[in-house]
Amino acid sequence: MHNLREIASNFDFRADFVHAHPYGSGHINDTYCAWFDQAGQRLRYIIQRINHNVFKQPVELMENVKRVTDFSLARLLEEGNPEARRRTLTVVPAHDGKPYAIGPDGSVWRAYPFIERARGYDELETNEQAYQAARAFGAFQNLAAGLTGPRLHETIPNFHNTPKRLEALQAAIQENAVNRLPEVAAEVEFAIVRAADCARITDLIAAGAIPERVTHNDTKLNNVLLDDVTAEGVCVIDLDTTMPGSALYDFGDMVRTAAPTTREDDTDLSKLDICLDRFESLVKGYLSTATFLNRAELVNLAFAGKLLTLECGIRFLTDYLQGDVYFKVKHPTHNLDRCRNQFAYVAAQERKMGQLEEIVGNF
Ligand code: ADP
Ligand code: GN1
Ligand code: MG
Repeated sequence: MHNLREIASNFDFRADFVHAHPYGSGHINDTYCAWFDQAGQRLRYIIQRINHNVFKQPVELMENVKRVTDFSLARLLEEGNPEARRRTLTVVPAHDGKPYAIGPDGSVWRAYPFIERARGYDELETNEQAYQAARAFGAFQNLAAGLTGPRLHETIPNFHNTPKRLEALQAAIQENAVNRLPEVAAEVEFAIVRAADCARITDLIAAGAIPERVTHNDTKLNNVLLDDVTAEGVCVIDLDTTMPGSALYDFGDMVRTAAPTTREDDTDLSKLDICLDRFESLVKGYLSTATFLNRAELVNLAFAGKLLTLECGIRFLTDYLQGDVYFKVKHPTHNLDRCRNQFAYVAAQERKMGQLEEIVGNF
């Protein structure tokens, strides 16, 4: 456990630290909810340690986050949005004015005001929530399209380059670092026979048919906070991978996380399916704000769900073979459970691909 009081003392909170506790279910950063006293009023903030094993250049990452959040706030204020500071993350500066602070062990930390009266979901409850989440991510892409200035830093190069993810799996198979290969023959086979699928979007990008856009790249459902009362998408969070990418990666990851009938790590695969109503709500919500898509993007929306699920399964499998060095795990087979779940969900999408494409075609 880090000394959060000490970390917090680096930031310009203008309030007294009370206590902090670990928060959320993200797989990457160390996230804390920290309570402060400001003239007798209790306020909370999110304080996060950036995972520098995953993000090798945290300072550049924070440069991206600062640019995107400043731009977003400026737009909201221009529009006269009465809740501007609840509709975007805003970075709390450190005492030296930087958007981050360095902890005693050299780690990079940051702080955001806590977005109140809203939450992220690991699992959806209603179609309306799917609609609202997708609408918010589409609006985020729309906003990001207006960003001027230099290209954002690539915080993780080739993040959604699925052929490269498959190559990384093959390297992990060769290395078999922790001798888990014998357990995963079926999963390895499942991935390898889909090599052509892995290359479909990257080939279209290389051919110029699919444009580079500024995208979020981690649009899992719990990275958008929905209003507790209205379910409206209040704030898109987890901006660590906001960088050049394809709109299809964002839509695909929404399908991966918002349309399955189980959680990402559920081991009861008998009830795993894609929920067509949820998928339809995602398409409707996303297309209500992502109004800029070209033909090649539109015709690949349904495929993108399958691709991002396959890619994520490949990543979980690779991490399992490497000994759980990337994703946070709660038990030794967690990554394997996640991989099996994702691959079963790929198979479910393959079975229903005709229906999924028909739903997209109706819009
Ligand atoms: P990770 O990269 O580990 O997923 P996130 O930035 O997504 O880290 O944060 C983890 C969780 O913390 C989120 O899923 C969300 O529940 C919560 N969270 C993050 N930022 C905020 C915020 N500003 N207000 C409220 N909750 C937040
Ligand atoms: C990670 O950080 P989090 O939990 O929102 C991962 C995503 C994966 C996801 C799988 C930077 O997302 O790419 O799709 O886990 N983020 C990073 O649940 O690798
Ligand atoms: Mg997250």
